[in-house]
This record gives sequence, structure tokens and C-alpha cells, in this order.
Amino acid sequence: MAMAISSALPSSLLMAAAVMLLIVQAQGITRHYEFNVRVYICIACLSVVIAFLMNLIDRSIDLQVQMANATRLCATKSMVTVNGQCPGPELVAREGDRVVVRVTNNVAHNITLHWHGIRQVRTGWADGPAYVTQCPIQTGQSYVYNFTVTGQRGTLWWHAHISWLRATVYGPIVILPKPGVPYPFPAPHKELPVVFGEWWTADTEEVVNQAVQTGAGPNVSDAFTINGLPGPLYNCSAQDTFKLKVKPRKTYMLRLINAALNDELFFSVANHTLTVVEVDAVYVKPFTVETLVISPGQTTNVLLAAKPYYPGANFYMSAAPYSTARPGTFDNTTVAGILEYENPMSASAASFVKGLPLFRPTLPQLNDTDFVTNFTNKLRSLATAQYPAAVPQSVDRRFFFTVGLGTLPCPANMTCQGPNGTQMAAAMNNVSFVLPSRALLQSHFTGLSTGVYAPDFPVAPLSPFNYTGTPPNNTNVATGTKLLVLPYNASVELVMQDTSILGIESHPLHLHGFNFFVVGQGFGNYDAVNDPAKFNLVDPVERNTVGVPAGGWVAIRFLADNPGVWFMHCHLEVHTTWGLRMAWLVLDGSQPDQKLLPPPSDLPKC
Ligand SMILES: [Cu+2]
Repeated sequence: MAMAISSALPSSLLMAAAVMLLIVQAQGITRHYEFNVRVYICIACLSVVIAFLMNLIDRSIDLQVQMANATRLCATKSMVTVNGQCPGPELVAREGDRVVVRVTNNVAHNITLHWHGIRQVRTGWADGPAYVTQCPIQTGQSYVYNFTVTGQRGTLWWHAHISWLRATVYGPIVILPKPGVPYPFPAPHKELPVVFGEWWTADTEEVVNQAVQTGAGPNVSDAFTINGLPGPLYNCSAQDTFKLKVKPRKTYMLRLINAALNDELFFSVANHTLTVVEVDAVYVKPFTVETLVISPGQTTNVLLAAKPYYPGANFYMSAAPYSTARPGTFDNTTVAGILEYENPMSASAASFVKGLPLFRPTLPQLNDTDFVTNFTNKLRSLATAQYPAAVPQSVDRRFFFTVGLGTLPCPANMTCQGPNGTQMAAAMNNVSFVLPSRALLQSHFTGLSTGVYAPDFPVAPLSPFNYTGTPPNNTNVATGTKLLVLPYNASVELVMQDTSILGIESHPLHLHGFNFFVVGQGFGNYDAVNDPAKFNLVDPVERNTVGVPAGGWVAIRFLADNPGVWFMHCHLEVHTTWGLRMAWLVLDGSQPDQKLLPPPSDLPKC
């Protein structure tokens, strides 16, 4: 993977100095050459001092959205990529940096990019979800995403946020701590992204278009990948295997990212343990496991300790799905990479000895919800003086959303292949969210929301039922583009309740613009009287994507301190397509620094 981002400090200084010179000259002040040099040097010195004082560095990067060919499983396809790579380039920044990404669309599809997990404080225009915070970048057009990384450090990722293009348009974001600030755990010998993806032999845009046209569930992927490689367990794929070469006694930090479209994944390395130290760019209390689970949208940093001696063996690093859904509605295959040890006896240190014993990890059963619960219960914020857990202790607004599947009646001009001749759908509080044809954020900012959205998303189900009991006969959902309005700085508690309509399922819900604290979770129906007493308001995990347990509920809290329109949706792309999405509208505060910034001049038009 290419390290394609570079610090632009020297060039921006030169630019600043050059611009100042131009201004000086444009004002008619004519000076001879030596004076100009002195002015130049002074301005340069001043800029360095200011940059140091502000501890701010600009990182600039150009991303080209372009078609590229790739061959996996003995089939070649043309696909949408960034810079011709999949995964795309790694973005590296430090906490406090400003990041400036120019994205140019060279393909026939509309495109947007989302910086998943970046808080985007007051810069919602740079968040990326199509028709939510921006109109898409059209063919031949560019857009500059300009944002500052504030109060976050660890691993996040970027991906396309329109239709299913994120299948091949994704890459890591690495946020290093501020200069001189160590990790709160022993520094690893090396660190590297380990990105899980899905490989589709078919064109995923055709897959989703066909699903929408028939109302049926879409096809599933053909393979999972690690850093773009499916590995040796698939036909015609052994040559496309991710290999991690390690030295005995050293520790490696794997920056795990689940970029799969539709699958939560178990991950394990044979005969090794993994120490979880961070999730979603927030440090956690370290704990050690043999296997972990990671949902689409989530990131997890783990420390992998190599054995103290050369083991004379190789080890699979494997990932396979966790799903409670019906077989056939998900990809039930296994991706493997290989962990290899450098042989100290070998002439070439990195040589790979053929014929070594190969160990495979044992992954949980594909529907092992107990494993998932045990794992997620281990996640705790550090909650130290340096890294406090700022859990809202009191609540201004309480909400209860059902989250689940459903159906829509078949339109008269269509033949539908969903359950009993309907179309598949999904909803929150029975509203299947319809994306508008104009962007929500701009409609809000300009005051022209009529006909684009309604500010009346239900705060609780309109007709309560036994959510996890026998499902109701009527599985139909309503449709609409409804936002939930929050005053600035409201402290919010949201309980999300899975339903049994068309089967219980785990839904990894992702909130844009905020981190939230996972204060409680459980199975069955949420009990508003007794469950809050069990909430963890001391050291709950802080993250941006959380699994609503299959047949259960999860409670989160967050402070609405970021004005803008913020998408919240299931990160299983198929569910998002079916409407399992909504948006919050957080109003401006009264102070100047509590207001959404104005839109950039190059904001794309619909
Ligand atoms: Cu879902």
C-alpha cells in the first residue's frame, strides 16, 4: 500500500510567502531584489513560528477516482478505484493536523468520499455521504475535502459513500498521536493496516441495481480479502495471499479495518493472541483474546506478540462471517493470510521455508452471538486523567428507535421477489429513509428544506409491539425523508432495539459527526424501568459504530456538540439500501464557534 500523503508544510510556507510578496508588489511598493529576499525570509520565519504555536500541519493529497483492472479468483474485472489501487492509499495524519484532500472523478459514476469516524467538527461539508452533506462529485469534476483532525488518534478509514461503490473504493486513515506523545502501551516494533474487504466477481453496481429492481435480497460476495487478497482457501487464489513476515520477540500492531460491504467478521491468528488496545480511534483498556469480532465500519488496533523463538511453522490469519441471517443471504467463506517468521538460520533473513507445518485458527460458529456478546462486553474506555471518558451523566433528550427489516408493497408496474411478492425494506422506527435528490445539509443551511426533508422523525415507535416476540403479520414499513432536530449541546440517550420482523439480525449502526458511549446492551425487549440501573457511566467504550445485538438492544449516549446534518445508518450496505438510515439535524449554538461553517465554494451541485 502506498504512503501517498505528504506533509505540505514547506510548500504551504512557500505559497504563503509568495502570496505575501505578490500582495506587497500589487500594492505598488517597488523594492529592489535584496529587500524582497528579506521580506520573504521574515514571512517564512513568522509562518514557522505561527505553525509551531498552533501545532498545526497541513497535509495535502490528490486522489484520482479512476477505473482499473484487477484479477482475483481467475477472473478479471474493471472496477472503480482511487489512484488505481484497492485498497486505496493510506492517509497518514497527526492529531491536530488539517487534512486537505482533492478528489477528482474520472469515472462514469457519481462519487463522494467519506472520512469514516473523523468528527468533522463544524465542517460537515467535508463528511461525504451523498445527498446528506453534499451532492455527488460528477464525472470530470473535483471537490476538496478540508477538515481538521481533533481529539482523535488511532485507526479510521475512508470510503466511497454513494450506492455500493465502497466495495472497491476504500483505504486506511492512520492518525498518529501529537509529536512526543507516546501510545499508552509499549510501542510496537512495526505497525501496519490489515483491511478486510469483500471481493465480488460481478459488478456491485449491477448487483444492487438488480436487487432494487426485483425487490429481492442481493447476491453475496465471492470472497473476503485481507488487504485486497483472498488467500489460499479459494480456487485460483493462492498467489493472491497476504503475508505478514515477523521476527521472534517483536510486537506488531495490526490496524484492523472491516471494509466489507455486508459482513461482520471473526478474526483470529493461529497459536497467537491479540491484545486489543484501541477501537474506532479511541484507546481502550487493553485485553487479550484469541479471536475478535469486527463489524463493517469498525476499526480495531491489536498488538500481536511474536513468539520468543523461531517456531519452524506458519500460521493462518483467518476471518469468516458472523451472521444470524438465513444461509444464502451472506458470504459464508473464509479468508486467510499467512503469518511467517523470518528464519534466523537462513542466509536470506526473510526467506520463506517451504513445507513448514501450517496451523489454522478455530473460528467461532457463524451464528455465535454469545461469543460476540462476551467480546463486546470486554471493551472499556481507558478513562484515565489523560484519556478521560466524557460520558454524559445526565440526559436532555431520550429516544427509542426500533431497528430492523420489513417490506414494502410491490408497485403496480413491478413484479417483486421479496417475501410474499413484496419488496425487501428496512427501517428505523418504521421509517424507511428515502434519500432526497438535493443534499440535506445545503437545504438546511439555505433554509430551503420544503420538499427536501421533514423535521419529524419519530422519537419512539408510533405503534409499539413485542419487538423480539412473534412478529406482527403486517411487515410493511413507511417511507420518508425525516430528520430528528437537536438543539446545540443536547445530551442524548438513544436506545436501539432490534426487531424480529423477517428474522432477528445484528445491525452495526454508524453515527456520523460524533463518537458515542455504549452505556448498555441486552437481549429481548429493552426495559426502560430496570435496564438503566445497569448502565455503565464510568468507563463505557467510545466509538462510532456499534452492533445492535441480534434480538436485543443497545443504549448509547452522546453530546450533540457538532452543528450540522449527521447521517446514522446500518453499515451492512444491503440494509442501508433498504432504508435502515436516518439523519440528525444539530442546530447552531449561540457562540460564533458553535456554528456550522459556511460551505466551500467548490461544493458540488446536484
Ligand atoms: Cu443492518
